[in-house]
Amino acid sequence: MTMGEPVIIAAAVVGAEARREQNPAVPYSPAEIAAESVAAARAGAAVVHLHARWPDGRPSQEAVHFREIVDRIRGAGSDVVIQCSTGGALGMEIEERLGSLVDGAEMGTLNMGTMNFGDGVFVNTRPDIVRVATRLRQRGLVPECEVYDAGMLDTLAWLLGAGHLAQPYHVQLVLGVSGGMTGSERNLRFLVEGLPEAVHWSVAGIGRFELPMAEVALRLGGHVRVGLEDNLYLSKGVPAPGNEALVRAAVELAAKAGRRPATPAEARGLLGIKA
Ligand code: KMH
Ligand code: ZN
Repeated sequence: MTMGEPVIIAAAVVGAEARREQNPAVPYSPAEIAAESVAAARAGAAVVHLHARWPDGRPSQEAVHFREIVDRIRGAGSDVVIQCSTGGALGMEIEERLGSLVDGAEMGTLNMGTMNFGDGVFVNTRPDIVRVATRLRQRGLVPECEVYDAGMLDTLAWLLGAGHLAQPYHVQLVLGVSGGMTGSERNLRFLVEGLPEAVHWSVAGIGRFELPMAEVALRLGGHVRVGLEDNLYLSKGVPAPGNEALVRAAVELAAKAGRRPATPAEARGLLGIKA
């Protein structure tokens, strides 16, 4: 990885938690989620990280919802890399969470451990992690390992050593979840130094950490995730009007760091995804 390498901007267009009451731009229906994905890709995102919702906004890991989102994104002519969440929402069983891995998905997330997540608990036992890793391999999907805390790098190393995970895989360092590591340059540098082998990595800063962590990642040669899943504001007190605005902010930070957004084809090359 070298400075100046194009930056893969991922857009996490809707998570499981944020609601329209907090920001009216949060998409719910497959059509809305697909439209936000296509707009984010036009603005410079090479990857979209997908969750789905029921019409009333409750989180869904139903294959039918993910299929419709994927079909609509491709139907709109977008070649953005499609990554589906296997994290789902707090309280979902692991098999329910795997409903998102539909045909057309290219990557899937692999959460690296159980942790407090705000006032709840995000359960990812070691058998759960192995089950998700196995399913991703069976379906030919590139895993994105979600790391929220330092000990999760040891789990990552264990998965590699035990043969449950192998290249190509990607690492997302998620900083700022209440219950995980906070968003600081010191924490990010510590995690990057502790990666078990040379691998592409990205940062998702949660809430107010989103854009500051993107700036640090760009400087350190990493990749970046932004979007309404992680953060609802463009700046303090200014709600983001949509995912596109957050992607544009990341593109501007990249330009300041002397980096340009990777195209989806370049991202596939960097991430080891077969076209
Ligand atoms: N919704 C969070 C509890 C992922 O997408 O893989 C977990 C999450 C992680 O969003
Ligand atoms: Zn997610």
